[in-house]
Amino acid sequence: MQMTFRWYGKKDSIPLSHVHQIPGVTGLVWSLHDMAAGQDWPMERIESEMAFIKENGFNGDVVESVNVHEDIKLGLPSRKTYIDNYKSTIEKLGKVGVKVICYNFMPVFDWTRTDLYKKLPDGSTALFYEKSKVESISPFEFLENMKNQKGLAGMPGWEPERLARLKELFEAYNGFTKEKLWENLKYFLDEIIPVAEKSGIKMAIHPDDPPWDIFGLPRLVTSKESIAKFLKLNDSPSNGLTLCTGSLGSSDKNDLPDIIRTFVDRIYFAHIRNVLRYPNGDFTESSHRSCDGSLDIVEIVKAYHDAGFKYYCRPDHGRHIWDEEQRPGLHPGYGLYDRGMGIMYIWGIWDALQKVDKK
Ligand SMILES: [Mn+2]
Repeated sequence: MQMTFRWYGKKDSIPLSHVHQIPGVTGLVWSLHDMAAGQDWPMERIESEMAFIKENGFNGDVVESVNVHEDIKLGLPSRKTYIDNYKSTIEKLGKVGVKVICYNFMPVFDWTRTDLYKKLPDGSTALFYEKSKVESISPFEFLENMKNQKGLAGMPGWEPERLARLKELFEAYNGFTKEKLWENLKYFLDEIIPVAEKSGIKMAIHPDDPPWDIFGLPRLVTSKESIAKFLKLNDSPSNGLTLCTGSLGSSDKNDLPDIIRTFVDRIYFAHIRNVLRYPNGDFTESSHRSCDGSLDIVEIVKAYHDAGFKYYCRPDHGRHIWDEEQRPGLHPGYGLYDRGMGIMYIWGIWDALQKVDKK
């Protein structure tokens, strides 16, 4: 297993010298965050970002994300241009040695929470989802509420150009079915996967977060059954998964160690984090430790270990601790300290399992 750390580019408020001091981190998970969905990434930008990552002693094998334009999800005639751009971007990323591209296929909203700084009993803050709130307000009210949250602007998934089109997008998705979205996803995969194969790249879809429909919009990658369906849409080994334990684990119906054991041959990127679910459907993100949340991270890491998992892993979101929410330019959920501790917890489990194996 290769450990990585998500990095928001040269503007990231966390110095790379600090990331180096987290044991065992060999790769930075990167993107060109200023590229709008559907844009063809310029080669010189890709090369200079990759060169910078390498000069700083990391690999840039994993890109998260190359965003999918809404017209592709909607299956509009204009999707052709955006799919061509996507293919061109895959080819260029292959040329600089990228191995895995993470992306998602969620309509309109990417990851969704109601509070980015919910206070936990230990005084730290974390991302929080209040189910009844999302169910009782309109997407427009939801967006107004989100706009006031510090640090959201510029977060992937909340790009201003996407949000400016919110009304128009909701009209376009009016009456849009889950079947239609599956169909458009298959069309997209059949177009891009052959290009990924030739470029030596594994495409790794990120599950929907949270794993259920919101604001009447269909969501696809939410469960063991839907992952099986997704992988069958295109059987190529280049059509794979980013297995995000926190996203799938927000639903108590998902047995994560079982899902990992079932699909591990097609998992190329492991997002490992814990969530604490409440009986009313709310959830908060918690420390990585098994006893702090609803997911058994020990069993999750064991499932990867027992399968001889060779691909990439990163701690996913962390809490904001040790006053880190004061860090200027902090991306909510992406502080240094709790992600660093998450990595050490994952390594602790991994190393213990390795040692037991040798006995
Ligand atoms: Mn994730």
